[in-house]
Amino acid sequence: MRFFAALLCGLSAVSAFMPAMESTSKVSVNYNGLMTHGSFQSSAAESSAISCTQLNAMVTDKLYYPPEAKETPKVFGGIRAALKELVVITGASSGLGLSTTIALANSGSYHVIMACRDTEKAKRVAEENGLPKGSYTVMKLELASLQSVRDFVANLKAFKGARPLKNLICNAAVYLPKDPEPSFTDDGFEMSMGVNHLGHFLLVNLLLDDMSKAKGARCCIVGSITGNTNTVGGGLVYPRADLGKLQGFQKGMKQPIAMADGKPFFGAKAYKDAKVCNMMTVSELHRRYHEDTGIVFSSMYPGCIAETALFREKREWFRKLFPLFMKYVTGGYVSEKEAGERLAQVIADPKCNKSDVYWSWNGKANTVGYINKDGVVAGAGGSGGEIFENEQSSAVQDKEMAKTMWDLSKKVVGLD
Ligand code: NDP
Ligand code: PMR
Repeated sequence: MRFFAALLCGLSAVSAFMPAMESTSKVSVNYNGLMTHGSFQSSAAESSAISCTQLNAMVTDKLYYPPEAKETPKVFGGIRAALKELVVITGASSGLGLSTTIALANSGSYHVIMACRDTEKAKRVAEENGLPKGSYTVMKLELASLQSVRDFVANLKAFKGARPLKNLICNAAVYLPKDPEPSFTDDGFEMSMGVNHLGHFLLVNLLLDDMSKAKGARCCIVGSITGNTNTVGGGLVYPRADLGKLQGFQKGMKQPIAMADGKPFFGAKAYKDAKVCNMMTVSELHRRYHEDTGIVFSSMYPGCIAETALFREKREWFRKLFPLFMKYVTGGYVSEKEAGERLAQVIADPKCNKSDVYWSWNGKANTVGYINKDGVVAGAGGSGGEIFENEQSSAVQDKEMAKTMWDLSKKVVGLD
């Protein structure tokens, strides 16, 4: 294998210009795929920049084996590339992150970096769900520690070599509605804001430069209907998301400060506030970096995936009734599998190659999802339907607030 890699290294400059060739050799098929299908950027400049050592590592790494010839499930209309694109998914060990991992890994077109706090669990669920060998790698990422975020980025860079990261999905989250007192991350941030927003904020910022080297890079931060006050779920159901004047951030957002608005801890609200920050971060990323880097930044609402572990703190009766309520009353229910296919679509569908969009689905709904300035839009997120560009609440769209939130987030995670 290493011999082939060395041989191929010598031929790299030539073959970068050649069309893909059929070959009986697994390695040369890999290599042709590698250089001609563009996942490892196929420009002459980039290909000649690959060192023999890197190529060796790439070819010997199962990651770069071409997908087996078998027909793989079509995730969203059958997009299938000859070479796997790298995608990092945070919180890939459960719920939406896991189902998105399954959708992308089984498509045959992606190699998923499962960025998880519990690596043993991630390995176990990957095996339990029969993820194809070579379609994923588990890596440690504890979002409640800024050092762990930095370590993850260093490990990722070492793992992937010169090949830029093409896709990043910030999905992990905690919801702590039952905690009477706040808990804090290693760096002293309230847990929901620290994990859901600040950890991801640092992660994206540390990966921007690398992603800007990939053609057609995409970064999606998962948002939610409940962070948008122009909705039934987020506007009528108490508590409402509200960052106030960011008094908590202004004061450093560290223990004992627990809330963005500087008020006393309120777990259910902290989650929604963090979702607002997630969605605002996407718009700020777009405004600051889209034009220069070409990276497509988006957010999305996957529908109400009422059976995930997100609701682990809720009482038994709630966890039993909530899916039924969402299915039969609001109509906002979506299965983990379908939600995963939706998030996979945002990364892979050519239709989603537009930046600064908050994607939602117009599926089955018994009640109204969103209320926009033109009246009512049914986007409760229930099963089925079409993807559409949704409208966020005016609070989420507040540019001045988003800029302040961005500047203060930078400061508190030590990027200033
Ligand atoms: P889950 O609890 O099933 O998944 C959350 C994931 O985040 C898990 O893999 C969890 O790891 C991981 N995670 C939690 N804390 C950390 C941490 N400190 N460091 C690293 N990873 C961590 O929830 P969902 O799948 O429901 O949620 C996924 C996303 O979808 C979230 O962003 C949520 O806000 C969003 N969402 C969910 C909706 C729903 O109805 N469920 C609706 C709208 C949006 P572990 O496996 O170890 O617990
Ligand atoms: Mg909510 C169309 C109406 C709708 C939708 C789409 C959701 C989504 N919810 C709706 C309505 C209602 N919910 C109504 C009328 C009620 C009062 C009975 C209600 C209650 C409720 C609770 C107690 N809903 C909840 C909770 C939670 O604990 C969940 C939450 O807020 O977690 C942060 C939740 C949710 N409702 C949703 C969605 C998607 C959630 C899940 C969480 C999320 O945003 O990630």
